[in-house]
Amino acid sequence: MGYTIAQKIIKEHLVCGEMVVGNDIGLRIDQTLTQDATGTMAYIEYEAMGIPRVKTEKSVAYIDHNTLQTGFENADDHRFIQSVCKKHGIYFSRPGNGICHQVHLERFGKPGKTLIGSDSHTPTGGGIGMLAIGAGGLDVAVAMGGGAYYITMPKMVRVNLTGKLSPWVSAKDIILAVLRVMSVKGGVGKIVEYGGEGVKTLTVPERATITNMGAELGATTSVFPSDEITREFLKAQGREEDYTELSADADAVYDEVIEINLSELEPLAACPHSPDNVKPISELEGKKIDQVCIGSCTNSSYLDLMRVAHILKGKTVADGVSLAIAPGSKQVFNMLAMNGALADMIAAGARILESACGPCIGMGQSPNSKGISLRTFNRNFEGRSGTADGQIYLVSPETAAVSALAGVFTDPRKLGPAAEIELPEKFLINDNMVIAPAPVEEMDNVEILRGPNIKEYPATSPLTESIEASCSLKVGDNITTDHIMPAGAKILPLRSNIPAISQHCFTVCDKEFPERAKTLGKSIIVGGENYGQGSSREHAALAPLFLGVKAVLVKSFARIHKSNLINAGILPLTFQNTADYDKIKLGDMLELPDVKKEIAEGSAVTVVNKTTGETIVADCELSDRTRAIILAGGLLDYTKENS
Ligand code: MIC
Ligand code: SF4
Repeated sequence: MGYTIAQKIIKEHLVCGEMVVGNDIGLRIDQTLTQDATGTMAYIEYEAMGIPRVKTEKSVAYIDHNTLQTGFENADDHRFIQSVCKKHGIYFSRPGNGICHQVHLERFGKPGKTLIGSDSHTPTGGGIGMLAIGAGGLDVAVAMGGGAYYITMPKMVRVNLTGKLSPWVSAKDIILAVLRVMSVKGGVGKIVEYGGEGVKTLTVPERATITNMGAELGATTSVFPSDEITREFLKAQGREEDYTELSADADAVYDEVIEINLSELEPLAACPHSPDNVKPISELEGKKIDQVCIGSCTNSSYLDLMRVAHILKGKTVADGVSLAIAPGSKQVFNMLAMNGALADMIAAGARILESACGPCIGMGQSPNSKGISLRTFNRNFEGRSGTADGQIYLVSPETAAVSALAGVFTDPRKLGPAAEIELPEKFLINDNMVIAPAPVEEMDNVEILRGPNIKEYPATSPLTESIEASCSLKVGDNITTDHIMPAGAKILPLRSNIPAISQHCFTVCDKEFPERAKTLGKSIIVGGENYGQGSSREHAALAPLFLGVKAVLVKSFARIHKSNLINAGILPLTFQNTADYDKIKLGDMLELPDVKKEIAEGSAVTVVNKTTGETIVADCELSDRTRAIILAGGLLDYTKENS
């Protein structure tokens, strides 16, 4: 039996476990990336492990999220990360150099390699044939120290692309079409692989748009083959030597196959407030809009922005519409500046932002009250834009640009024949904003620069024999990490200060939660399906840990958040019978009388609702390794015990 692309890479990197779906497997990690909003914590954790030099082939730290710098906090974090990088052997991408995923694809990604990143959109690297996976900061810290990265061996899904996109229909419309079929939880426990004749019609940046937004499917990752198009891209980036061919065997077996005929696709939009709430633009046409934002790690490549500039050239943004554009990297920005495309954008009235995440994470450019905002981003969760009642639609750069001019939702196919825009034969290569680490012999002289906002990792403790705690919060299905630990300009500066950031935990759902949880001392959260979807931020586990949350009992979990809970030593429990969800109310006193023994034995966990007298059975799906982590009180304690 042949192998899929992902199975080939996994096989090459397997350090333990068997490649059987559902088994825990450990992977050797070649490359890591961090960004600044998760990076400070990841490097605090790395320091706690006491390993002098990273053991990966390449580790890169990017500064791209917290670039608003409304106080000293972010700048202090940047300085801290830069000093850690210099000392411990990590490359440092300075603020201004661009969004981690875009820059990593351009300058560092290599087909056939493994990459983990403390950001859920790390699968962008799948566009170049990497096995690139989003993880919690602590998992990335462990991988930098040479430890394996553990995942559950996923199922394989093949998305078979046939045909060719029509003019003005683009890669964003492909991934929105996949989301329409699979939904935001359809990818959990799966790797999505693209194949078929249609693959050959897509450039690397277009493939990367698709693998990037595969995160919204809940998938472990997504991957494209590495072929002649990949070689051309790497060659244009001056690194043809990084190319290797990679494709699925003809007799590879997939658990699921999805057919997408590119010729039949039309421009699409993900409507508020979920990336899988997909409708054709033709159904929305004529609806008035207030704002357009173009950029983010999904759609800010040279190709994307050249198409946007072409549409805007010689026109003016409609009155009543604010258009913001953030190029994805310094490379893209510089090339647009040199070839005049930037001038076309400025002349049309676009508000040009620095190369960073910016509005995607609520760092500025929040829309007006109830404002309708078209964004080329990947997430439109409620409140994420910074405006609680903002109405965010996710669209392609082409739809965004043409709608910005018209002031209403507009189908870009109205533009007529396609624009002749191709990838350059040579990108502008200038890595002057990437700082190499100090040589080993000088590392002892490097001082770590710590600001006053940088606080320690919260206290943890081993699992106790029993737990008695009240339900401090009850939430519904599809709770995102933006609900659990909101981001945005006011809260992001607190990412390295868990006591302070925990005051904002779950406030989107319930303003009283942090105070209530603190007063209770110990508590349990109850939730529905796909709990913790979205980002990789481990703060969504560390803030509850700080507030005394001992267990989270839900119908099902999203992958990265579940492993962040385990890493923090919080019990991830699922209802054996999902109807039992109705048997717990906010404030009920719950008892897990025999929890330590049950976890150690791998049996079901008994939950007694002492308020109603009812008994509920919960599962705690753990591997031998994650069981040991939970018993130890989290991954840091486990790593210390086992090193
Ligand atoms: C996001 O898009 O939600 C983020 C901000 O990039 C997060 C990481 C974070 O919260 O710092 C992610 O996707 O993992
Ligand atoms: Fe940054 Fe947005 Fe991409 Fe997250 S999704 S890495 S915030 S651009």
